[in-house]
Amino acid sequence: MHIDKYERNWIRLAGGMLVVFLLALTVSAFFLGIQLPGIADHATPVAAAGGEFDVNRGWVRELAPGRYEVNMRARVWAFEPNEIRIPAGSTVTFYIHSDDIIHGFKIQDTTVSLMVFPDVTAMATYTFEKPGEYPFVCHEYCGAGHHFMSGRIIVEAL
Ligand SMILES: [Cu+2]
Repeated sequence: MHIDKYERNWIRLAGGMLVVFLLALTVSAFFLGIQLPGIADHATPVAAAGGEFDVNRGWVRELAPGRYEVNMRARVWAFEPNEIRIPAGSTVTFYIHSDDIIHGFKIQDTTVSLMVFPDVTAMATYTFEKPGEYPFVCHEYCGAGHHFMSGRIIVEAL
């Protein structure tokens, strides 16, 4: 069977790239220890707040001026709390867990985007410099009421 010279070169190039990618994957997984984030990378509820963490309650707590901690629950189909008010310039650490199935937590216009698993607490910290409203949503399809899972963070001007 005749294969054109250019076609043969492209097949070799594509095959070579597959070999390179497979080698990179093998080396990173087995020799460099690079793996997908697992449960071990998340804070546990107890470790998250020195044992005071109450997984059955959603709250916002001021730790110091400009430092806040949010204990958030996700469940079908709501976040608790779903409205948070903080002054501009505040640094907020979110601890979020799910009561039932896998959800997501994404705050618009920020770098906060978490997967929320049952019985595991995910954590993210963000400083809200600009006043305004920051909506957050569940970004993991979780059933018929998924589109109701939202809330907002209101950053008030000082
Ligand atoms: Cu959802």
